[in-house]
Amino acid sequence: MPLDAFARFPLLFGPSPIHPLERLSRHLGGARIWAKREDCNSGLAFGGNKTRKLEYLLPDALAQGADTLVSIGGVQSNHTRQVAAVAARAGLKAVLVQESWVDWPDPVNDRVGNILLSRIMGAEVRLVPAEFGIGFKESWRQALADVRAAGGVPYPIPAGASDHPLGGLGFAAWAHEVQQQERELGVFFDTIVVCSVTGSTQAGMIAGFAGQERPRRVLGIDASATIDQTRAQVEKIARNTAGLVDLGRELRDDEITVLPGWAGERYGIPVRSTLDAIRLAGSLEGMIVDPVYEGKSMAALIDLVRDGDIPRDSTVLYAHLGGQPALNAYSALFR
Ligand code: 5PA
Repeated sequence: MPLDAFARFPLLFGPSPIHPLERLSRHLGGARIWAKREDCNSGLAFGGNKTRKLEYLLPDALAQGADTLVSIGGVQSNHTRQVAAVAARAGLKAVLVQESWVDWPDPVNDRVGNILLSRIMGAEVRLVPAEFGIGFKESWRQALADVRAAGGVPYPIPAGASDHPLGGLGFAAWAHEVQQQERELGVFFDTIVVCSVTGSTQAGMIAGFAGQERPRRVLGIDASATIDQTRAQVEKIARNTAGLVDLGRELRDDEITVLPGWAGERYGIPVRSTLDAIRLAGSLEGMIVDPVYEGKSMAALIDLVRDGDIPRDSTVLYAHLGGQPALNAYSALFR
């Protein structure tokens, strides 16, 4: 059915802001670079891309009579923090499995930033030792079973709200929002740069843009150094979402682009280009990006523009997906 026929629980302020990054554009000597800001899309605990996805999952949870949202991520997961915020907003409980996805030595990693915010919002936070993985985990199944055993009705939300039938809808709607804002601003973004890990952000965008007349490039930037897995997940969710919103045609392979090269060796560990990108965006624009996700996609944007892979006459939209609270666990890098 068409996208606007799906139930949506409004959680955002409205369309997220779009603005030009003039000093960064000038510094790189070309391409007109703009940002669309999911980090200030709502009043819910600093927002982010998951808040937008959850607008479409929450009505399903409520329709099923759920009383507890159950989800999973790393210790500094932005996603689980947004699940906690959305649960609070909807009057539900939240159980969050926080796995040790990142072997990061910061002594307050499990106390500050995202996890601190989740605790403030009343979520039950479970610290579980386990490696990075975006699939369905045993710890998550256990949390669901525990909620049921205690007489609750859990609503399962997978990592990043991605591998869920409705996971791509939020960013399919983002694509329509962009088109609307383009009309108002009198611009056309021929290239979108977006960070990909669990995949439904980029996948939703691809499905949404595919229904528009004017083609554009959606460049996904792998941030977990698992390029084949990231690409497979983006492809699966993009095709599922395209079907769900009645795109009326199959997505072509050339509509699905995920680029390796900026993740470094591991999920959650910034590399030199990440730190340079964080400093550049901060010092030129006052725009803060994080060391796990947005710093990596910003590093990609900088290189792609500098090397001319994104041409000088291009108009680029950098999807800022949030994530700044995790910076609190990375203070040693900026002393
Ligand atoms: C995340 C994800 P997708 O997972 O939809 O591909 O989005 C990647 C992404 N930017 C990009 C930020 C700030 C993000 O938080 N975060 C996850 C989390 O647990 O926080 C799902 C991994």
